[in-house]
Amino acid sequence: MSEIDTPPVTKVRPKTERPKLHKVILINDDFTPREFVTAVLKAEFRVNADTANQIMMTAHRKGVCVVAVFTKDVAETKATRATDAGRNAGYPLLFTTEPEE
Ligand code: TYC
Repeated sequence: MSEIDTPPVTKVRPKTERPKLHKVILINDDFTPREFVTAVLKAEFRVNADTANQIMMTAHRKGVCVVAVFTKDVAETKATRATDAGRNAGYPLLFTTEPEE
């Protein structure tokens, strides 16, 4: 009996570009009260009290802490809003963003 060779099956995998995520980074300073930092983290980044405290203390001890990652637009909007909340209260609180590798 003759066997019929079938060609190798090649799967087409369309390349879809995933948007690069951007980190929101909290920067330590000597003036903003700890409770104010945690309040901003809870309000703007929707984290609970425990997580807010951990993020704040990491920035306090190490100088910086990654808060979360978002698409570029969302990261920049949240960083600006959180920084403005500090400025409006007279504090030098600073959130920055940078693209993930
Ligand atoms: N270092 C501040 C203090 O001792 C608290 C603080 C923590 C400020 C983290 C900013 O990103 C920050 N009052």
